[in-house]
Amino acid sequence: MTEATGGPEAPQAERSRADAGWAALAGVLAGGAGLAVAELVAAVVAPGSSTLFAGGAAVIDAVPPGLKDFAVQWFGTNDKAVLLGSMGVVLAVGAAFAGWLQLRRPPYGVLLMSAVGVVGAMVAVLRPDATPLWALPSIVGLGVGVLLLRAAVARLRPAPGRAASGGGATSGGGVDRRGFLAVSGLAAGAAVLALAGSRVLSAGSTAVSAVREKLRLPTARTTAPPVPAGAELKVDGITPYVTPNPDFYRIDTALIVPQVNPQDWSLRVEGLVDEPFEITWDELLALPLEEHYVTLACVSNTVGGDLIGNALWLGYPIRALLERAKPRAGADMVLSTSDDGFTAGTPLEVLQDPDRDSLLAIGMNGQPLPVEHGFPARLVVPGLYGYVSATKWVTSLKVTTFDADQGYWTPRGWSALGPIKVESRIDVPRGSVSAGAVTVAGVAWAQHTGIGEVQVRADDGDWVTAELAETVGPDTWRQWHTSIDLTAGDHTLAVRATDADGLVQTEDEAPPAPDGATGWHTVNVSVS
Ligand SMILES: Nc1nc2c(c(=O)[nH]1)N[C@H]1C(S)=C(S)[C@@H](COP(=O)(O)O)O[C@H]1N2
Ligand SMILES: [Mo]
Repeated sequence: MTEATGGPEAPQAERSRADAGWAALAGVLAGGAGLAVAELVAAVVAPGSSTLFAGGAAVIDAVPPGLKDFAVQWFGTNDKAVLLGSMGVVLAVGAAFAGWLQLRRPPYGVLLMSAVGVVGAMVAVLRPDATPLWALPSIVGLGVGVLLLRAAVARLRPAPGRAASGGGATSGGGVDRRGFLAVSGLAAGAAVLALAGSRVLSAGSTAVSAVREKLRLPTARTTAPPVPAGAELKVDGITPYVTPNPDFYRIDTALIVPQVNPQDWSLRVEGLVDEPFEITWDELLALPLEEHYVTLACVSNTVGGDLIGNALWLGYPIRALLERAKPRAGADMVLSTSDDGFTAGTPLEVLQDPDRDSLLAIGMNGQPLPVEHGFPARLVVPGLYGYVSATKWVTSLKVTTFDADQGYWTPRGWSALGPIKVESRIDVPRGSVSAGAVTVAGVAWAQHTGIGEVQVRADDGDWVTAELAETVGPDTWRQWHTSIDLTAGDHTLAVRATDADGLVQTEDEAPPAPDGATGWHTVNVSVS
């Protein structure tokens, strides 16, 4: 064993600087082992209960109201990897500091790491879907971290029995360097083993996907009209009319996809109702189910963006569930809550509308809902952005008022009401084309009202009315195409839609917050 730095002959100041570095490293290793052990325990308790994930979920929920840009970023891009990465950096710096502190001012380093464990446990227990057991991962994990940190750093401090033994291979002025390396190595090994163990255990807990794989959903009592052949234009590069499940956009606040077993699932309908009730999975499957094509859109979608998709949903009308519960006079909102605590506030009137096919959905394009799209049950409401209507992993519907309750995003800078705005997107051409007649095509949507017209123009030229593809109905988007003559050079194509009521898509540009982006989608093409 060679002394890397700070040997017996090294000057005191240099040695102590080197020891501070070693102590910081020990902090990182001990903290890493602690978090890894927390992951391991969480793999047994519940995936969301680990220090890292419970902490991350709390950070997401804590996005301060008014900090709109931040909220937009979260809402739109949902950049969970960035969150976990920055948390990792912050925790590593904190752990290094704890190591240094433990060397210089014991026991404050150990106290700091313990505090992180206690805060982690508290944050986990306060998660909406938590049980008291959720404290365990942070307590056990950071407990292990604290023991390792204490043991490692103690060996960097001169002990009376070892003091100044006089230049042996392991002595650095009374410091047990070999012991320190052994404890640090133990911490590193524990981190790797615990992490590997948690991977193995959570791979075994894909029980819910396995249940989903084996599930056979009942056929619909009321089937959707078939997609007309003319709904799907034969244009290369156009968005398909029905979005395949693997391509369907995903937006939610869940750092870990909630794992809800249908046999443990139920939906409560409660609040301002005369007859609250609870319905189980088997009861739901026995009801007459319906199928409807509905295009779901995210309020965070920017003009020309792709946070939108169309699917065939199988489910039971929310309207019928409300009829059974008998809402009281004065109620005007339904607050739906998911297994992981997300909520959406939907106008009661919309959900009771006999002409609107709002569903408690269990099927998506002929399959049980994919786990990340809300398995086993979610809401789908034609014409409303997802954040005010499309609660995934839904477990309760509370009839209430907009005065008394708010959905998750409302106090975070988003409008309480979220009707989808009329929009259109150019899918082709993108990039460069040859001069002459150029095919321009895309999709347009105004859910529940329907699209009446789509127009395209090049530069400041005249608007050209596009040909609309057929559609199942007003609740889905619609493909469109036309041909425009373009000369060599650079051109800008623009599209605007008009809904079936005659409302023209506005040219005024607005950002997604607070209630949906507006403006015309344009694409630049170079023609040769
Ligand atoms: N439980 C839960 N449901 C949720 C959300 C969420 O964060 N959590 N996000 C909503 C938003 S903002 C949208 S746009 C839709 C997206 O549904 P998808 O991921 O199936 O496309 O889900 C909605 N339902
Ligand atoms: Mo959304």
